[in-house]
Order: sequence, then structure tokens, then C-alpha cells
Amino acid sequence: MVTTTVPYGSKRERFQQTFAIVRRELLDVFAAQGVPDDAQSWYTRIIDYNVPGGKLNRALSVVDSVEIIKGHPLSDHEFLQAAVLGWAVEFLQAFFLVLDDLMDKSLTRRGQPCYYRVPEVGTIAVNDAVLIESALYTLLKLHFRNETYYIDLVELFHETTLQTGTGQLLDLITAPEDTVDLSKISLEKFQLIARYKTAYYSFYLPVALAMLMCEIPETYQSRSSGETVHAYKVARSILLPIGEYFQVQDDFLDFAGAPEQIGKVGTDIVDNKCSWCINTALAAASPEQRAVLETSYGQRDPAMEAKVKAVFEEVGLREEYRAYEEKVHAEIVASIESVPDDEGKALKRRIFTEFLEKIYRRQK
Ligand code: DMA
Ligand code: MG
Ligand code: MG
Ligand code: MG
Repeated sequence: MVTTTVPYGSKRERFQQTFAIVRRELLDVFAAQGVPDDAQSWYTRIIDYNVPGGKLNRALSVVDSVEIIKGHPLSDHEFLQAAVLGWAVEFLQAFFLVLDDLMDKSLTRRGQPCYYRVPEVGTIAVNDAVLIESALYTLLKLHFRNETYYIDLVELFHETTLQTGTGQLLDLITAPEDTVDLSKISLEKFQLIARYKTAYYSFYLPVALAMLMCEIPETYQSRSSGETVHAYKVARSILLPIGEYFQVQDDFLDFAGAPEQIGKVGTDIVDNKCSWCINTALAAASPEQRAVLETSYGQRDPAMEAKVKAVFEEVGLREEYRAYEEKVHAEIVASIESVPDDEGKALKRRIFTEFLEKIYRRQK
């Protein structure tokens, strides 16, 4: 059992300070296997390069959700438990991102070269990703082994890994390198990919972890509405659409975001991805514009990429995006109003509004 006390400060700072705790634990477990210094240094770099540098929205949503459900400021022990679950989500994310960047042939991530592009790393990144994934289960064991819901946490991470891996599979086989066929992509396909590759791990997972930690049961009777609430199903029904909206933002920023702002160089056009942008542009394109997209999309050539971007501008993609964002935000806000809001170990609407507001109109 961990007895280290959690430092004070703003919630984000307080959360970030817990990184030193989980990092120390993982390095100790790794070293205890009896491996030499060079392997220990390599392992340290895997973690430091890939885990702490993100926006931390997912992790902070675990902490925020636990606090909202409990309805009081967290004790040091509660805060650390919630923070460990937050870091576990960040480790899962780092595991997927290391592999995603290799497969997407990306250049930068979080304002630094993608991990596989660090000279000594290369394809060793694949095994390093395995180590990042295993670390999250070490953390769960160290902090939750004695909790009744321990196995539920473990199973939730396993299920989420299956869903995310499935999403990555769909994303990759819908974007073959050598055959560009724009008739094969659709917004339905985009939605399927987005929910699996992004929404489950980025939105459902953080909230469901908080719900498990707060021991919200699978079903309960709502005091406010009288109905039987299938809590995790209700949470999914709100969070998967938020995740889809988040992936639309990710796709739009891949096209329109400045690399200095988003920390990465967009690759969706040259990667032939079934993105929100290409689907929306095709729906608005004239036959001439469509012909340009047919010949120039999915080509590893900056001139072709520029032609695609020009068509995106001509069809008014920026305006379409602005309209989409307002419409979907209003729809999600309305759907949150139908969530039964009860005292005690039950869902609260504020879990969802706080998460939504973290990403609404985001620029990075
Ligand atoms: C990312 O999709 C999905 C996972 C599971 C990492 P993406 O390739 O669009 O992400 P990014 O734009 O960050 O590379
Ligand atoms: Mg990618
Ligand atoms: Mg990808
Ligand atoms: Mg992307």
C-alpha cells in the first residue's frame, strides 16, 4: 500500500506532482527484476519521453469525475487513487500513440520528434510500447489489488484495449497505401472508426474508471425520476458522441491546425485517411473538385497534398466545421439534460458537462 502524501497546489499541478510517485514505483519494479543499468536508463526514457507531456484531459477527467461523484474535496488517499487511474489512462494512451505514429509515419508529437524517430529507437518502439502497456497493470496492482472492484478495473482496460485496437485496424485497412478509392469512404465509416479508435479510451474509459472507483452499481433506481438507470450504458450513450466530436476536431486540426499549436504535423491527407475532412469535402465538391481529390488524395507528395488542401478551402470546410461544432455541442448538451441526476453513488450531469467543456472549441 502506498502511503506517500499528495502535494498541494492547483488540481492540475497537484495531479502532475503525482507523476513522480508513479514513475518511482515503476522504475523500482523494473529494476527489481535485476536488469542492468543501461536497460534501466532505457526504460526511464521510455516513460519520460512518452507519458507526461500530453494535455492530460483524460487523466484530469478521472480526478474531476471522482470529485463530482463523491461530492466533496478528495482526501489525499482518494486523490492519489484517482490520480493513479488518470495516469493509467495516460499510459494506455502513450502505448497507442507510440504505435500510431509509427504506423501513420508521423513526424512530430507533442512538439518533439515522434518516439520511433529518436535515432537509437526505430522499431524498438514496438517493444517499448509493450512495456508502456504493462506499466499500467503494475500501477493498478500496486494501488488497487485489495479493492473489491480491482478486477473490474483490469477488465475495463482489457476491453478498452480491444476496442481501440479494433478502431486502429479499421482506420488502417480503410486507408491502404497503394489504392486510393474515395468511393469506399463515408461518414458512417468515419463514425465507426472514431468511436472505436478514440471515443472508448478517451471518453468512456476515464469516466467509467471514476464510476468504478466510486462504486456506482451497474443499475440503480433513480430517486429523481423513478426509473431504473443502467449507469454505464447511459454514460456510454453520452460519451461516445463526445468522442466522435473530439475526433472530428482532431481531423480538422490535422488539416487546419498550426504544428506549433497542435504539437504535430498533419498526415491524414497523404495517409489516405477516412477523415471527417475528406468526407465533408466530398459531399460539397463539384465534379471538377472531386476529380482533383481523386487524383491527389493519399499521395506522398507535398504538391498533391497542397492541391487537396486548396479544394478543402474552396468548398468552405472551415465554415462547415464551425457549423458542425455548434450543432453537435448543442445536441450533446441537450442529451446530457436527459441523464438522471441523483445523490450518492449515482451519475451526475456535471461529469459530462465538465468533460465536454474541456474540449469545446479546442485549438490544440
Ligand atoms: C489516433 O488517431 C488514435 C489512437 C488510438 C492513437 P490519429 O492517428 O488521428 O491520432 P493523431 O492525429 O494524434 O496521430
Ligand atoms: Mg496518427
Ligand atoms: Mg492513426
Ligand atoms: Mg489525427
